[in-house]
This record gives sequence, structure tokens and C-alpha cells, in this order.
Amino acid sequence: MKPVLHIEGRNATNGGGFTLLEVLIAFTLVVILLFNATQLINTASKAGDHTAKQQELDQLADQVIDRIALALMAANEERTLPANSAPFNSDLINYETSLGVEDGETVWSEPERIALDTQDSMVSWYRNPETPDVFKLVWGKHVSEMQIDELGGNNADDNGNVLIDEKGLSFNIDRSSVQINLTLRQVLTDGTEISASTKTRVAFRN
Ligand SMILES: [Ca+2]
Ligand SMILES: [Ca+2]
Repeated sequence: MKPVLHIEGRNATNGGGFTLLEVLIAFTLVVILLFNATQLINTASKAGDHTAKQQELDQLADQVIDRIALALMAANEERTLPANSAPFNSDLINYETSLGVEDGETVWSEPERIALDTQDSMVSWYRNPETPDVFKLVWGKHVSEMQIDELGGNNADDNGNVLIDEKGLSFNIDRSSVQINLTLRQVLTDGTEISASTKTRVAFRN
């Protein structure tokens, strides 16, 4: 003989079940809890994304300024233009490096340039700039138009760093060294803006 399965149900009439109202309230609570949990996960994941992007941008700023510094270390003080000192500064630098000595004479490299291209927010390196033989390499992207808290074109030092109207990439030479300031800026897909600033001073070796 087959076993018979008895399921004892409860209903509102005998006082032991759930009313429709109770079910609705429970359902609403579950929906609210799920919504909050989802929001929390989204917020956490966004914060994680921002941290990762910020770290990437910080790293990029360090890499770009290291590359510029390495190039300018080999430059010659007297063959570096414009030779401006703070508060004056420039978003490009022209220089030549010593390749060695031949018959008692120093042999100089072809003219080189490192410059900010504000239209593309890039920093580029050039060999033989402004000639038909120009050779260009992009060294970094996301360069900010201006340094943080600096307003352009007002002939004033708005961010209190001694430099006037300095761009996202700026050079100012003090006798035998050059200070490089670099600020990168990036707008993320959710509209948040992040930035990374770094600076260094390089002594000319030649
Ligand atoms: Ca300034
Ligand atoms: Ca200014």
C-alpha cells in the first residue's frame, strides 16, 4: 500500500497563518533589504574602481616625470631654452645633450624638445622640432591644461607655488637645474574627476 502524504496547511481563519497584509509587508522588507545590499555593493565597487584608477594615474605621473627628468639630466645648461626662472615658466623646453668629445670639441645632439600639447592633453618628445626632419614620440596622456588651482592668463600665482599661470606641464630653470611640475587629470566614465600631481628638480650634468 502506497504511503499517503498529508500536508497540514494553516490559514488565517484558524489564527496560525499569514494575512495578505503580513505577506506584503514581509515582501516589501525583503525588496528594501535587497535594494540596500545592491546599493552597498555598487558603492563599494565604484570606490574600488576609483582607487584603482587613482593609483594608475599616480603611477603614470611618476613614469612621465621620470622620463622627462632622465632626458634633461643629459642636457647642457647653456643650450637649454627658454632659460626662465620662477615665477616665469614654460610648457616646453628645447635642449641639446653632449654626445662626447671629438678632437677636443664637444659633439652635441640634434635639437630636442619636450612640450605639452594642450589640445590633445599630451606631453611629447621631439627631435629636430620645426624642421622637415621632425620626429615625435608621445610620452604621456591626460596632462591637465593647468596645474591644480591655477588659473590661466591672469598673470597671477593662484595656487601659491611661486609660478605664474603655469600649465599642467611646466619647466622653470634656475641656473644649472630645472624644476619640472606635472599634473595629470582624468574624467572617469561616471563623470568623477581625478588628478595626480608630481614635481622634481633636475641638475644638468653637462
Ligand atoms: Ca602658480
Ligand atoms: Ca594664474
